[in-house]
Formats: sequence, C-alpha cells, structure tokens
Amino acid sequence: MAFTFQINNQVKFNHDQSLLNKAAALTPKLKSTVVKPVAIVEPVKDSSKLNETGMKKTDDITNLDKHQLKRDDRVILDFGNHYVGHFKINIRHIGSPQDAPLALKIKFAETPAEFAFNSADYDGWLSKSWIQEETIHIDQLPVELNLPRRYAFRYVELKVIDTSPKWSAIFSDPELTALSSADWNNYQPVKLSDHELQSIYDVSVKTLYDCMQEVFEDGPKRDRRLWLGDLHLQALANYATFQNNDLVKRCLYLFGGMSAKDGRIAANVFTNGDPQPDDTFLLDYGLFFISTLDDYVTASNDLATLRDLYPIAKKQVEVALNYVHDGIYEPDDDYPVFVDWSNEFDKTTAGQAIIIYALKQFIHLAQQLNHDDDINNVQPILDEMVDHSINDLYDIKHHLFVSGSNHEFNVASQVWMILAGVVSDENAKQVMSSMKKELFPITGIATPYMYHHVAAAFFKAGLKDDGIKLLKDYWGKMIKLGADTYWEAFEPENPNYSPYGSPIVSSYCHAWGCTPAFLIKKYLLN
Ligand code: RAM
Repeated sequence: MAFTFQINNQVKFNHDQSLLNKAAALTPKLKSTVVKPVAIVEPVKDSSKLNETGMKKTDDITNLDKHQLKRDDRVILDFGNHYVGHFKINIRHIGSPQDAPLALKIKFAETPAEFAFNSADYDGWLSKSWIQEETIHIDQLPVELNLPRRYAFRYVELKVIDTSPKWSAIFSDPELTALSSADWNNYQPVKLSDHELQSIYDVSVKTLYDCMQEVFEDGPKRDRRLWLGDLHLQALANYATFQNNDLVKRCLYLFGGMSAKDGRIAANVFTNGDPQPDDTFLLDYGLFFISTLDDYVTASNDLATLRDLYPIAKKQVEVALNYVHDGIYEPDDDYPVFVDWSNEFDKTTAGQAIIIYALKQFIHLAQQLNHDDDINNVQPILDEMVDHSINDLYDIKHHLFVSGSNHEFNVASQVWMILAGVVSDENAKQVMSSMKKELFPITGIATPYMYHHVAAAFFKAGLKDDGIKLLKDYWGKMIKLGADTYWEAFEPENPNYSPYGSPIVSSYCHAWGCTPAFLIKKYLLN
C-alpha cells in the first residue's frame, strides 16, 4: 500500500491571470464559531475503539482552574466534537514569583488514538512537521496565549514540561474559534428512520463542513490542499448539503488557471499565499476536472464558467487520449492512473473505464456549447473504447471484467466499468453480484475514496441493499471505532492500519470520506 511522491520540478506551468483572478474573487469569507471545551479527559484502554484507545472524563471543565500543574503534569481538554480552527487559553501562575519560564507542550489530536503514540518515535516517510504539537516557553505570566497556527482537533493536551519548584501553572478560559466556509443556514437536515444511516449521514456532513475552508481541502490537519480527486467527490456532497457552488467554481478556476505547459492539470494545488500547482500528475485526477466541471454545470447552469474552462477540459481529453490506441488504454508511468493508493492490483481496466466515464461527460459539456467538431472527434474514440471493453475485457463466463496481461479480476475494474455505464442495467447487476461473490470481502483497500466508488456502483446497478450494507460496514464501522469525522485511511480487516506507521500524521477528517450524504440523498431519499 503506497502512494509515491512524484518529483517533476522541471515542469513549467501556465498562469492564466484572468482565470486566477476569478478564483481570487471567489475566495470565501470564513465563518467563525466560538467553541468551549466540555470536559477534562484522560485516554483509557478500550478495545472497541481505534488503536484500543478511548477517552474517559476525569473532571468537569468548570474545575480547570483548580488544577495546579507542575513538571510533567498534564490536562487534556475535550471540545466534544471535531473542529478546525484557532486555539487560545489564559495561563497564570500560583505560588512564589515566576523565577523561571513556563515550558509547555501543547498537542492537538483529532482522535484518542493519537495519544497512544509518542511523536518522538515517529519515523515514517511523511513529514514530521505535520504533527500537531508545539513546545513553547513563556517568560512572563499571566498571558493570554493565542496560537497563530490553525489546527484540526477535538482534544488539546496541555503538558507542563516545567515550571519551577516554587510555583505552578493554572489554565483557564480555553477557547477555540472554529472555521469553515460552509454555512449551516444553507443546510437542510434530513430525517432517516434508520438510526445508523442517520449517524453515517451526519458524520459525513461534518466531515465535509470541516474540510470546506478557502478551498475544499483534502484534510484540514494534513495535507491542507486542494486535490482534484477529492474535489470531485466533495463537490457532489456539497450539492447535496451546503450548496456552496461558488466554492466549487473557485476550485475549478484554480486548477484551470495553472495547467502545465503540456496541458496537463496538476493533481493538486497549494493555496496558502499565492496559488501554486504541485508537480504531481495523475491521469484520472486530470480527467476529473471534466467530471467536476460537468457536475458543477448541471448543479448551477453556469454556462459562462463552462465557456471559460471548456478549453482546459478539452485539453485533458487530448492529453489522456495520447495513452489510448485503437480503443485500448495503455498505462504509462509518466502519467500514472491513481484509482487507489494500493498498488497491489492492475489498474489498466479501471483506467480504461475512467477515461470512458470522463469522455461521456466531456461530450455532455461539448453539447451544451454546440461544439459539434469536438463531439465528432471524440465520439468514435469513445465507441471504440466501449467496444474494446465489452469485446476484449469482459469475461462472459464469470460476468467480470479482466485487467492487465494476467487477466486479473479486481474490484476497481468492475466498479469503474459500472460507473462508466459500459454495460446495460441488467448486466451491471450481474457484474456487481459476481464481484460480490468472487471478490468480497474486499481486502487491501484502505481508502474511503475507493470504497465510495464501490458503494456508488452498487447503487447505480440497483443493488440498494448491498450499497446500504457497505455504508454500514465501512463508514458505520469507523463511527463504532469512535470517528467524529471520516478518516483518510481505514482498512476494515485491519482497523488500526495507518499508511504512515503512526496515527499522529494520519488525517482523521478527510475529504474523500465525506460522500455518504451524497449517496444517501441520491439513491435512498429521491
Ligand atoms: C493523499 C491525500 C489526498 C489524495 C492523494 C492521492 O496524499 O490523502 O487526499 O487525493 O493522496
């Protein structure tokens, strides 16, 4: 299981200032909410929770200023739910005059699981700098300590490294200013008779809310940036909930304004300060620019934006079709297809299906602008790709699509062929049923991203009960393990799995987990 860094720092990018100005003009004003902690807590061993760690209340929050803390003492504040924002607290001292600085370590955690690990032991491949911990020295108390950085957290540990033998530190008035560009006033709660589905729905909305900042971030703890694959799903969940269509539009302009000189769109962009594209390229993420634009135009009817961004969408088709010959997608490491973090399965057929999926949406866009030439160019290639998929990749005996030279059966191929609408509705049911029979339970897949596509394919194929079961077995299981928001990685057969070897750099509020609201609304409430 791995996602490998790409280093392509020789790639040159376009900066289309008129598109980037439109993105800038759409920068949302973040809404802030003041939140106070609800309890003082301590981690406890709890085998029913993630990493066998739960939390138990040890004191009322109103007693916080009765705690006199000295060397190695700590308190952990519980804010009652996951939030994204800024933290402040008052600190004074009691006893003799302050004859030494207060040295304090502050740790922000999204889950209790993060307390089971010591940051000093982390040696994973992802930067340690993501660890949400600060060590600070305060020479003069009292102080109102306002930390400048934004954190994603539910728990805050205040650990006194040292005071002096002559005095203790006292903490009071902790407060968090939570931020989001989503607006609860635009949100219509849904009532579901199934309580489990209700929580699955609500947690997905909270996940989306916390990821909606100045862009749709992938994870407000980490990586705090805009990824196209994540945006594609967040935008769908947004139409079903907060309907902040301008935020989707802003993100589309950001990607559109910074394509590479060869036309490819970066898989993600950084938006702290002047926007900058990352030098990472994924063929499917590039194509999801088309998908996200098509979904956006369907939701908003905004043809002016379509006109602005159509050339960029068209370019993604041209670039992707460099890897298609005679209707056959030929994978190339120069422009890899992501599909999922796992590299344990062959991605050729899934890649073929994703191209088909995106070409159909491109044609839909072209129709709206009457670009008949483009339709006439693309349609025959699309037909060829569909023919190849049905004639050469579909195994009639097993009712499954094969992938790669070993004719491997894997989940991603079936799911994407169904989502791409390559087979009839009746056949889709057959494929998904065979997939369930032959390839379930899923193993080795750790992303809600891939699980989303599996659930979506069940629903699309009309296998509603299987879709619901997957929602409960996957997202429901995260809730049982203690999730307030959905995680970046979760492997049900190995619940404590972390792609980085330690939960302290994992993101526990991650965009691509936010889709149950979309799936439930689209397939169960309409
Ligand atoms: C990780 C992030 C992100 C995802 C990429 C491919 O870095 O989790 O959300 O889109 O992988």
